[in-house]
Amino acid sequence: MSLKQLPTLTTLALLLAALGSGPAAHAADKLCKLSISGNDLMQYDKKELTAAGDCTQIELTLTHTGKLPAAAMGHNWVLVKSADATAVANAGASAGLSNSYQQPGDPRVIASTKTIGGGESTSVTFSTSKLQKGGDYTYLCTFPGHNALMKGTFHFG
Ligand SMILES: [Cu+2]
Repeated sequence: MSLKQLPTLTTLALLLAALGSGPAAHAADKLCKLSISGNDLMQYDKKELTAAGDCTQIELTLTHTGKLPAAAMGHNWVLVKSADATAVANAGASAGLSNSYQQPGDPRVIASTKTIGGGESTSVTFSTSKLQKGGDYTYLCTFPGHNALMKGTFHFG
């Protein structure tokens, strides 16, 4: 680039920096972090999770505190409307480990992590734009049979 272009580019860079980090941008975005773990006894450590209504993004981290491999005792975290929980669990169970026990592209899934084994952790970040405040949401593990125990209530707002 020539020296003559520099002032213009500098001005542009300053403008972009101001737009991206101004007070308005900070007020609008709020990333909320949640965590949950699963163990070798086919249990989550939490029966409910809550995100405040002003969260625009949620980062959910799942940790498998057990030792068993994903093929034997894999866990994931799948967020759905409560009315969809059983159907999503059934579709996921037949999808296999290669699909993380989730039907590919399942439109009922609001957010989900991959399936992990003992000692691993994974996270997913998703927008709350698909959630309604006060809505009836459930999270579950879709490894075959696990949702009987591994299920909880998700509160937003
Ligand atoms: Cu599980």
